[in-house]
Amino acid sequence: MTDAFIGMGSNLGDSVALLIDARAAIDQLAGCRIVASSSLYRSAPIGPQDQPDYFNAVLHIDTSLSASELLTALQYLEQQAGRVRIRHWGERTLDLDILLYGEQIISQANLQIPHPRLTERAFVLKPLLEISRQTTLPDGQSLTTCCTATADQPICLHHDSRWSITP
Ligand code: ROI
Repeated sequence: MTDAFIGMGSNLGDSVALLIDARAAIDQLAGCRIVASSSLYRSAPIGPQDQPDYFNAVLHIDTSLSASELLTALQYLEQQAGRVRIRHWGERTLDLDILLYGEQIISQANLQIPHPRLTERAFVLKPLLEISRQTTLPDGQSLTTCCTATADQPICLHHDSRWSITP
């Protein structure tokens, strides 16, 4: 079994409901079990500003799937949620990214782990630091230092009773 972290994001439709459904579906994947779920966060878009705010969260899972099997499963769930991607760095229904997969560094055309932009984005680092005991990335970078460097990206906790239910 491998510890992995999944970043979730949405800014189209009922984003909170989409994230809740995705979280439940991930927990029900064969070979996947949610260990911890971060709080829900709301932030202004990184990228074009003429799109709605995003809702984000991070999940810690324990999985027997390989990284590429996990990627395939997450892409399937994105499709099931009717994923719409209108433009580059634009609004999206559901985004599920593998952030970390154990201590592995993977560099393939369709899969890069750690996620290549993990260290630059508060909407990933804040929820990740909330639930991760891991303080360094496989290359030794400190997650806390990275998070401090993103202090100019406003992000806030978003309270929604639907999210608080234990996964
Ligand atoms: N911006 C925020 N705040 N949250 C996201 O999940 C997000 N996802 C993206 C881009 C378009 C880069 N911007 C985002 O893919």
